[in-house]
Amino acid sequence: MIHRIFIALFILCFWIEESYAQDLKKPNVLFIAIDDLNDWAGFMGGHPQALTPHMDALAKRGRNFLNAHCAVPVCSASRASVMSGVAATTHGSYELGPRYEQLPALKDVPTIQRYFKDHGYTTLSGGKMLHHNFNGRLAGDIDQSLGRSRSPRPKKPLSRPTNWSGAWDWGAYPKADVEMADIQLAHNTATALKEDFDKPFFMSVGFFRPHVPLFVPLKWFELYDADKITLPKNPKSDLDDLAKNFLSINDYAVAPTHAEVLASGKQRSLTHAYLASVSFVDHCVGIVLDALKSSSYAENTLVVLWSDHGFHLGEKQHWAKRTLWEESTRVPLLIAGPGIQPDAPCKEPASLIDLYPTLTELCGLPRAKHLEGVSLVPQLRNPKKARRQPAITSSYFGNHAIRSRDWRLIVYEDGAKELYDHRNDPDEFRNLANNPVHKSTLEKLSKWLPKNAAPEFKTKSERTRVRRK
Ligand SMILES: [Ca+2]
Ligand SMILES: [Ca+2]
Repeated sequence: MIHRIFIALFILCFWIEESYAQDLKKPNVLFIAIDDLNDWAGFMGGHPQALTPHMDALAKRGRNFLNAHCAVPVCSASRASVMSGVAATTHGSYELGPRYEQLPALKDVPTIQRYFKDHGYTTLSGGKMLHHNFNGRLAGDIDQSLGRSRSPRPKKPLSRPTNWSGAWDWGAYPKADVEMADIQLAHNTATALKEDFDKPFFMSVGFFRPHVPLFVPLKWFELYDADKITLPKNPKSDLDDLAKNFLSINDYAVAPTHAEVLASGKQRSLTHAYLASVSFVDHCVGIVLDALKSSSYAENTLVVLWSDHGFHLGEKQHWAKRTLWEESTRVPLLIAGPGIQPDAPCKEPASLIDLYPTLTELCGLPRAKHLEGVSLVPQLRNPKKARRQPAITSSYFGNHAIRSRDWRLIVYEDGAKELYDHRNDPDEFRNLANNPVHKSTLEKLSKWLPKNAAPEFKTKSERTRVRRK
């Protein structure tokens, strides 16, 4: 009898040691989010002068998804989709609104951080990952905080016209990088990468720039000559072939209208500040990537870099986000690390809700049942591998964009449609929705439109706010 117990114990010890060793072999994940970064980065080619050497280097050593899109083109709902792996049409948040933990549809859905934690990972998070902190029932999702501080703001407006929202200001401020929250976060992350973890880690790092206000120290402005900055192409007649719909979307937001930006005479200066902020955040990413490179985790860490949505700087005569056009929905998405061979950029569609199933697959975790995205592992193996599913983006209830490899279809709640052929119209100037030649393409894409979209969920205080409007 004692003999048998001894053998059983021996097997148990061996098994524990073996599974522990396997856990140690599991790759770590460094999950980097950037707030409001559009395609103005070298590796995306969205602006010919954007200087982003660190992100460009990451793109070269991994997979650059050039046709990746957010689920909702606004912070909180996009991030709730990334962290849950659930589409907006299921969780019901289509605008800047409820926190993750307030959405009834996500009541039993673990954040990707919680899922990794429950499967043997140590979780760390800092900066802006969810729109708010991991609050309420999410508080235990993160084992170790990397901090979430705020950058200082000047006491008086620096550049904005006085009748604009306070958030829409920009300029060279503060004096030194070290005062910036993003730099502090980058250094905290670098310090954490020197720690000796006894389990694999899932480290979430969320940078704030280039979200407005666009304040960064002077040296980042000095990278660009304001007078020589290329402004986006913007034909005056571009909107003539569109139904009204989102043309008045600024009415809902604090961003200035294109007419206001032009009237202020500050378009160039504002564009300069966005580019300066992009280069600044690239530097922050560089601090983190350099720290990873010189750490003991360099060889066994997957690096994922993404932005929560795009950003207009005048394209389609719009500023900021919330539209269903390319400039709002398209995001940088880079994945690099063990097992991912550098290769050509991937032009197949990808959605940010694909990150959850992609990372669980890459790390050998079981696929969670609630996930609605599609793993990107086939495109990590071969960037040319065709994919059936388009990327779907929703903005405000009832409006959806379907983005395939070559096309974008937008259908608004009132039935108005737009169709763009990205093979020869990357700026989406020519709406082909009413062109009979493209009827079958339009019908094919329409099959992907969400059929039973969840009604928009609003918290009690949001409902009250709407009534008072
Ligand atoms: Ca954002
Ligand atoms: Ca047009």
